[in-house]
Amino acid sequence: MALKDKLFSKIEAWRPRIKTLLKDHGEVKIDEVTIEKCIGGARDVKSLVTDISYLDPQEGIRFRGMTIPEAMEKLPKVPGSEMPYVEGHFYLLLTGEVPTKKEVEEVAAEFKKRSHVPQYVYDILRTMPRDSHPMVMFSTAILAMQRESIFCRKYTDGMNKNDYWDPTYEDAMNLMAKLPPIAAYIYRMKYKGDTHIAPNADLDLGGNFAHMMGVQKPYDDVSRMYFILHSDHESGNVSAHTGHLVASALSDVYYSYSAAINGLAGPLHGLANQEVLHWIQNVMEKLGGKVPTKDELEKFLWDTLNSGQVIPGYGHAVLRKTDPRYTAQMEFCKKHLPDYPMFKLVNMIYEVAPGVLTKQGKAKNPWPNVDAQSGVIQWYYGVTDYDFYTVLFGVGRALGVLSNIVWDRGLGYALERPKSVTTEMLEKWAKEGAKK
Ligand code: HAX
Repeated sequence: MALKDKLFSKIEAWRPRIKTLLKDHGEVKIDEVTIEKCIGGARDVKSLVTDISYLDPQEGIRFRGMTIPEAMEKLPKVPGSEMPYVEGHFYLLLTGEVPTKKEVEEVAAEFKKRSHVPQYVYDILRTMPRDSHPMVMFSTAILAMQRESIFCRKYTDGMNKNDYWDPTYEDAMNLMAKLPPIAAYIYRMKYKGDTHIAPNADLDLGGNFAHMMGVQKPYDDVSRMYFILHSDHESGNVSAHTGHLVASALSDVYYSYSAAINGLAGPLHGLANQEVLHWIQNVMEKLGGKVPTKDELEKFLWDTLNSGQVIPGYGHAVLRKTDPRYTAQMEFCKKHLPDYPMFKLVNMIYEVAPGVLTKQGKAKNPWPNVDAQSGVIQWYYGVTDYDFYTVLFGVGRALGVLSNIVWDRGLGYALERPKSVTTEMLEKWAKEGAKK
């Protein structure tokens, strides 16, 4: 069964569950909101639903119930490669099922059919100042394509609510297929003398991305691994939540994912991967290019904290252990670049930073997140322009955000509209001991 048919059968089977929950159990309490949560960014407040992935604070992410090692093992592999097809992971996120090889090939063929990027997108990118951040270019390119939205056209023509998921799926597939060539174009325009490499129709999404970037094997596997690891982290993180929020107004995926990219570009979120490299480079520069000793590193970590800055790549709003996405990349490094000095330095930071953060006593989670390890791999394979790293995250994150938006439309999830209160109200309730 083709992906779209399978998806529709799943959505149809799921719809009554949501109806029953709302109709028969809508009053059941699942959480409470305290003043701390109200001021503190709604941390941990259970107010979003997704079945695409779940983040356990101790264990880390599960994609459709599967841990990272399980997904990596079960998803069909690209022939001759260590890593699975990104297309297969997208199938898993959308349907909850591991695809067969034939099903993966169908998705790969669909992406190829849809991957042509309109010339006006490149024209717009070319008119932008060349020193614009690549995330600004990426977001602009996505937004510029809004005129292609099938959802928008069908909505304007008049469409039944039950059918929203269908053009949203079409838009999601079209956008997903175009993100790798756009990302590679930005990279080569900005950092490779504006020379470009045509796509190779024989390659899968990850392989083709590496080819268009102009980076040799095993960068194809690096790309597959990156896109899969960064794909989804349930719905409350800034990029996923922004995508969901904007889409809840029935804005199409171009509006929604461009907005999600803008959230991902924040240094407390996806941009942390470039910040990690920036921090490492600073440390090495200050020592005349040499790798620091543990004592020197500890001093740099304290200097960072004492100057009121965060240690990038460490801490997390939900996780309370080492991020399994960090571990997966560390395993890759151990296999492919065990003696690389920067990898050794990243390992040394892993030995020292949690102790320093624990001693400082502020961060609830002193362990590394995905961003602590990702830049070093890029650097090793020659992608040293670290302001590009968040774009790579953005290509991967689309797999999860777009899957979620398709399901949001399939299940008719509501316009998101939490309630604000004033400081005065909080003070009144604080005095009274509870909201009366
Ligand atoms: N370095 C220094 N201080 C840190 C810290 C870190 N790595 N992590 C947390 N803290 C501080 C917070 O700034 C906060 O300080 P204040 O009380 O002065 O405001 C305090 O510890 C409590 O924070 P928390 O509850 O542990 O963490 P939050 O949920 O508020 O924030 C962050 C989570 C990820 C934003 C935070 O850990 C951080 O700033 N980390 C560094 C940036 C980073 O790596 N971001 C990427 C996260 C993963 C991700 O989304 N990738 O895309």
